[in-house]
Amino acid sequence: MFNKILIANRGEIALRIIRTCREMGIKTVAVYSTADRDSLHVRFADEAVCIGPPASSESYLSIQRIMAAVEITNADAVHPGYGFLAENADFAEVCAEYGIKFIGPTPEQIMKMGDKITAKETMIAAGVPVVPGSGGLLTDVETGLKLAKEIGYPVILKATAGGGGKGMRVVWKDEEFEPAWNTARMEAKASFSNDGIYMEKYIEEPRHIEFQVAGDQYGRVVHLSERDCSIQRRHQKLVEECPSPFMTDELREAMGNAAVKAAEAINYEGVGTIEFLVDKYRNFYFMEMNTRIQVEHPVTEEVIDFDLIKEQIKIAAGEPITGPNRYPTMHAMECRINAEDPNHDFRPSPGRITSFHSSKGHGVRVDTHVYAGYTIPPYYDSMIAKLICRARTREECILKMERALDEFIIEGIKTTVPFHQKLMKDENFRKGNFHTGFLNTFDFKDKE
Ligand code: MV4
Repeated sequence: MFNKILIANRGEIALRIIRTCREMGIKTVAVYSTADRDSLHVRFADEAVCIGPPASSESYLSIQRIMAAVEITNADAVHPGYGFLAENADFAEVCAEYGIKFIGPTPEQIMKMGDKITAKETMIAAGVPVVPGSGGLLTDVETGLKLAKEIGYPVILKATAGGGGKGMRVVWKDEEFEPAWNTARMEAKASFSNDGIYMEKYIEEPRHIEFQVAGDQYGRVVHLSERDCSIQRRHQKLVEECPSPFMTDELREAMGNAAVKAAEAINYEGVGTIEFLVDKYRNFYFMEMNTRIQVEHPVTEEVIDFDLIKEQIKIAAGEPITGPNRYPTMHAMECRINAEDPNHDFRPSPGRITSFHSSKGHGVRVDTHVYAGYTIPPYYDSMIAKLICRARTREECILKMERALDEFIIEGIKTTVPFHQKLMKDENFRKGNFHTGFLNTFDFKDKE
């Protein structure tokens, strides 16, 4: 087992990783930018190293500065958390060169899933269902137009280097094709320095249902059931839950098997997520694989009573996976509390938290790095807490969530708490009657 883990991240996930390390008797090193001097991850780690100014490019995204912190603290492993360098194959490679264990998949596995066309080809070869489409890269407008007619409108153009919605364009008819093609290419070039574009049939009003998987260094893969992440706005998830209200025992079996096949296809080492689109007929299609721990991992931890960070560390240390696929026996839901103003287009609301009281009580978990008096810096993402509730049924879980949202006090900044309070009361949400376009028509603003 590792002696000392350096956590190449900040905020709640850095704290989350430190907690498990302490329980496992592993020493921890925090790294921080000058904007994060007063962060709890700095306080709770055994050691902390300042790695640079506020800009991520000169701190949390600097491979050089992080490796310097690894060297001076003599850490033997690095946990990347999510975001920043978590899916950066170069970073995983540099760690390997230094003889430091990167807690996650191999550089090859990260690269294979990072290129969406390669990922799709891998899935087709493994027998995992994918959305019908161009197969490879589109070379020019003419072939694109011809293919769109064959596939049938609507179609969607996606960047092969993309993911998470950037560089995507939906096309409904011939006339829209060329402008969509041009903007998709430009966006892809600007965001990823790679203007490779592919095409798929556009699935209307899909649900986003993802499966948690774990694979060890000996080729064994299990799934840990699903999370429904359909409640999103502009590709930012706001609520996740398990079980999915759309799930049946049959569908879980079929999707779970596909998720295991997907991870087995690349001999996946670590915990990861297979994202699927699910249409109204319960057809499901592989969308992407995330080769990291995700923000919403506590939903799974709560329904199967399992520490996913501990599993990551054990897998990285070469321990075999124990136990079978795991199924939910409870219901869990996570609301992301962001420092944003839901009345003004969710614009960021950084600043000093003057008063803070976390929800508590049976079945309530809050993962956060903030406290009364803490100042949220403007440089990083706006998530300040995750409120996770667990109960026997979805109905009880929503009632508990409403209670927990009501007692959450955060003053000094705007937060998404009022948005969640309205969502929990929505009739369609309560019925589980929603898809990824739900928030486009949901009225969550306060009356003037
Ligand atoms: C799609 C789709 C419909 N049809 N692909 C959005 C992010 C990226 N991971 C892929 N995305 C989508 N791909 C086909 N063929 C609809 C979306 C999509 C979406 C997916 C999941 C969650 C929210 C979404 C919001 C808009 C579009």
